[in-house]
This record gives sequence, structure tokens and C-alpha cells, in this order.
Amino acid sequence: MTSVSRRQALRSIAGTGLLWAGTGASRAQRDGGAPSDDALTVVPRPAEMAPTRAAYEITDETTIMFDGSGAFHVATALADLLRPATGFELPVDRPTGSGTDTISLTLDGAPPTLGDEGYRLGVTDSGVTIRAAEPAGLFWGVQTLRQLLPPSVEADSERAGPWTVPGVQIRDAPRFDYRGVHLDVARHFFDVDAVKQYIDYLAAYKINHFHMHLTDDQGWRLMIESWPRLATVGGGEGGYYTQAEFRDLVRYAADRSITLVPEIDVPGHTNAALASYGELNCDGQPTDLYTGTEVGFSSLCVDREETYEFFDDVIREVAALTPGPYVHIGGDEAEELSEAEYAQFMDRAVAIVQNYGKRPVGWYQVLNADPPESTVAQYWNPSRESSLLEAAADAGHELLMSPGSRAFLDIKYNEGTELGLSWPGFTSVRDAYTWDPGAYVDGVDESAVMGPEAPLWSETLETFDDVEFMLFPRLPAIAELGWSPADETDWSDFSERLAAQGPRWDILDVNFYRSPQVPWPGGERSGGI
Ligand code: TNX
Repeated sequence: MTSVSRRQALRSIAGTGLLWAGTGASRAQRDGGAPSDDALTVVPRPAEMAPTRAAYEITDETTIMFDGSGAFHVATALADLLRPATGFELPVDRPTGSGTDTISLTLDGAPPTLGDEGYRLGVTDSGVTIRAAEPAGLFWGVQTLRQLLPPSVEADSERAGPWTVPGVQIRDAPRFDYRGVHLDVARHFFDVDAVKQYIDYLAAYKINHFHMHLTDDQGWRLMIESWPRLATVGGGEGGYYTQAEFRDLVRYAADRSITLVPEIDVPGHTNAALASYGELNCDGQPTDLYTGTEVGFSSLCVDREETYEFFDDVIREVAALTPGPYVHIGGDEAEELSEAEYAQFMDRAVAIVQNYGKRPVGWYQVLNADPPESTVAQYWNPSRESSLLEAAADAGHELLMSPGSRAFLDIKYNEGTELGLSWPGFTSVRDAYTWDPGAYVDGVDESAVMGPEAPLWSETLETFDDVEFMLFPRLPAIAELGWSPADETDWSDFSERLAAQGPRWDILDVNFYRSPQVPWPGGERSGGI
């Protein structure tokens, strides 16, 4: 780590009262050097992190203790994570005996200031303790512990230790309540196993919302029992999720502290629906299935009652499948409609979502229909100026920040990237990291921002290898912007911690982009992008 970043680490700790009695900023002078934070390459960077001289080695004597209902499933997740590579038994148990040689996960005694997702993690010579107010906080603490261990802990078969956790005291909580990543399964379909893998990646970087773009011109990917042809016809050759499969994904995400946000994109981006049911078209005739990449050419027929019966049925089923508070209704690029027609449709669509007890989310064009204040608007323009967004923030709307030139994970890294699009230019890893979700659009205050979300559109992505190549290493960049304090986000420090993730991805066999901006271990920095 550079001296600059180390200085920053000390400053942040000093500024937040995390220096331990008897150590203090003068420890370095007193005993000839503070403990090094070189091993503390955690991404996203914890809010407060102080290296200590302790170290704990996980051995075949280690027990995982849990305290409090809701902690058991996190303890099990930790055991599942550690057992393959260590080969240790790692029994999961309630607190017993001496309490030494334990990794202890407890919901007891956490200060309320930690919030729903915060945690404390402490390492002594005899064990590790993670404390949180809620299971989500414990789960994020476990993700931090994972990154404190050597990269080989990620292996799915036994590796040589030692499994040493460096001494550290961490107090951590996220900057934003909403840290999202999206996946477009409509342009290309990704099956349940692939999506679970994707969810695992999000969880490792403390992303807590997974937005699934389930429908578009090219495909309708979720079985709707009351309108089955949407999936069986509109799914085309790619396929769709049965409701049982989708429920499984919702549960898989929830087990990892991630809320699934389903998107049914209307009234545009609907060719797959229009091809499945003629009555959704103004002329009553089904369209042909479509596999191209144009946008803006399709629309539900806003003057037909069938359109609203269809949408009501769809949202009823989707709302029943997803326990989270949000249903995303798209609303982008409805270029076939006049402003009045668009508003006529959206007024009713938003009301339907609310009627099923959900909070509507729309791409920011939804603001053209003047929806109720509880509607969340997702910004995706590259521009830093938007009078529409400014007015929405003033009117009390909450906003998600997904600027196309920074947060879109489907944009090419540079002109040499074979996959991806380039409509907003290129987005290097550094570009993905060096912006502030709380201060991106002029005149929009951070208080109106729910958080960042990184969309991954799949027009050009046919395989899961392709998905991984665009996701890594920009996912951790956006994740850190969502989690870490704004004044702790420093590119040079981040790029070094990011570099330390590379060996983990190699072991996990992730197809990541080895950006020359990042000083990967063993690699030469070439100064490119
Ligand atoms: C814009 S962001 C779109 C998508 C494309 C994407 C490609 C938004 C609401 N619409 O339809 O897939 O750009 O980068």
C-alpha cells in the first residue's frame, strides 16, 4: 500500500475515535512502527479499520459460534465458505466453554449506531468476533473476514494453510442503504445456476439489491400463470424461469442479504409480449419475435382495456413472488407514444403497483408522467445536468444513480474491448470508480439519493464468461462507491486493494478484465486503460 493510503487510513481512524487506549497515533513513534495495513485489502473499504498486533489462525480446533436467531444461517454460510479449502470440520454451535478458538457471530450487544447492515469485527490471538444488530450486518462482516484470509480460501478443494486472520479492529456500516446491481436476462437469457453465481459475486462485495430486467423486446423471461404465452412464446429460443425457479432465486438472494427487484419494462420494450398476445397490440395482431438490438419501436396499446388487465395480472403475480418492497416498471424509451399517451399509461401502471403494496421504481423518464412522490426514479443519462431529476429531488422523489458513462457495466472499457456498447463513450475501471453517486447530478442533493446501481445490459453478452468480463473488475468499484465513506474513496488506494482481488478471481475461475490501470500482482502496469 502506498504511504498516502496508509496516512489516509490512520487519519480516518483518528477522526472516528477508533484508536485504542494505549496505542494512539503516536504508537508508531513509541515502539518503532504501527502494525502494517498492507494485508488489509478489503473491498469495499470498511468505514473504520485499525490494524493491531494480534493474529488468529483458523485450525481444525476452531469452532464457529452463533448467538441469536438469524445468526445461525450466517454461521452456516461461513462454515460452507471455509470448509472446502481448509478441510477443517468447523462445527457450528451455540456459545459453550471457554470461548477461545472460536469465530463468534453474535447479534448480542451491538450498538444501535451500527444500523441494519453495520458490523464490528475484532481479531484477537484466540479468535474472531463479528457483532451486528441484524443478520445482514453479520453476513457483511463474514464477507470482510473472507477477504482478510488468503486468496486460496476461495478454493473448492483442500489447500495448504496457514489460515491466518491478521489483527484488526473494524467498525463498518454502509454509506447508502441501496447498493444495486442489475442483470438484463431479456436480451440474452442466463439460467438459474448462472444467476446464482452472479448473486454470489454481488454478495461478496456487499451489494444488497439485485435488479432483474426480466422483460424486453427480445424476450419475456418469467412465467406468468395467468398469461402463459408471455413466457412460452415470448421467451423465444432463449427460455424463461418457471415461478418455482424464480422463487428459488428470490430465496437464494435473500439468504445472502440481497433483495431482488423485479423489472417488467412497460409500455415500450415490450415486443416479446406483443408477439405473445395479439390483443396487446392496437391492431389486434401479434408482432413477430425480435432478436435485434434496436430500441424504442414497440409499445403496448394504451387505449385498450386488455393492456391494463394484462398489467394488473402480471404485477399481481410478480408482487406475490417477490417479498421485497420494490417493483420496477421500466418506462424508458417509449418512443412510439405521445407524452399524453405515456402519462395516461403510467398513471394507471403506477397505481397498479401501489395497489399490490409495492413501491414503484422506473427509469427516470417515468418522471415525465408526474408519478406520486413515492416512485423511485433511476437516472441513467451520462449527463450531469437534468432539470427533470433536479425537480424530482425537490418534489421529494428518491433517486437511484446509474449514469451511463460510469455505472453501466455493459460499456466497453476502451476501444479494444470486443464485448459491449459504447454509446456514452468508454468506461475504464478508473472511470467506474471516480464519481460520487451522492453528487453526480448538479442540483440534486445526496439526501435524495438512495444509492448507486450498476446495470449490466446483455445485448452483446451471450455467455456467462462474457458477463464476468464486463462485471469484473468494475463491480467492486461501484460496490465501494455505494458502501465506503465518500472521503475514503481514493483511486490509488482502491486500485491496490482491487489488485489483491485478482488472485481470488483466478482461484474462482472468474473471467475478469486485467485492466492495465490496476497493479495486479506479478503484472506490469503499462499505463493503458
Ligand atoms: C439504455 S438504460 C437502455 C437499455 C440498453 C442500454 C445499453 C435504459 C433504461 N435503457 O435498453 O440496453 O442502454 O447500454
